Amino acid sequence: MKRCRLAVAIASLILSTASIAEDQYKTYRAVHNSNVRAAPTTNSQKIGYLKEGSPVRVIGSAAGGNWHQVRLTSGQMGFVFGKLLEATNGEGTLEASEPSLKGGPTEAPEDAFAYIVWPNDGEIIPGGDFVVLFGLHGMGTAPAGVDKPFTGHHHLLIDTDLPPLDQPIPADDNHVHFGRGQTEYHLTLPRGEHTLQLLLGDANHIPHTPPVMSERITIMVP
Ligand SMILES: [Cu+2]
Repeated sequence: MKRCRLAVAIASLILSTASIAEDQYKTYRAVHNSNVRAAPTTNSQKIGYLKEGSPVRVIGSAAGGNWHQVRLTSGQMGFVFGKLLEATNGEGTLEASEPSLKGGPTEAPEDAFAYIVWPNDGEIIPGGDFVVLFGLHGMGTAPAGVDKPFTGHHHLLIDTDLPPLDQPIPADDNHVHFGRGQTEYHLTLPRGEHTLQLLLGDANHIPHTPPVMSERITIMVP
């Protein structure tokens, strides 16, 4: 009985090893400019970047197949959202590089990022009346006007692209400042599709270098 179980265990080990080895030769191409992340979630740290059309070696999948596990040229493993890659038959080498966005004169740690705790990307919010929860990794929040290293205050970008990253962030209905260091915001949005993105600003409301921001998420008010 024990020997039988052992044989099954060995067989399944060989099977899983074989499928991993096969996966190592699957080449995919980035359909859009794509972030490579440390974990299979849009809230996790960015560890690299794939330009549109770049080939990438896929070594597995995660989160129910919604994310590809990839290996960077550095040997580091990361994750790319599934829809951002398409399979190719061609050969290619991996090109991954760090994001090179430049902000203002205030420095931020390389690994700092902001993230929207709630709502999730793709969330459907009946009534459009909700609280956005802000997250910040690798830095602290400070009120506007307070010039302390590695701090900043949140700005919520609503239905807009990123503003120029080396100038003060505009203040209007699409760019809301949280100058007291707030980490949540009660928002009411009309029916339709909306985008939300966090962008941290320094004491003078200018993004850091590198800029500290979240993914831009899309929500729907039915
Ligand atoms: Cu501000």
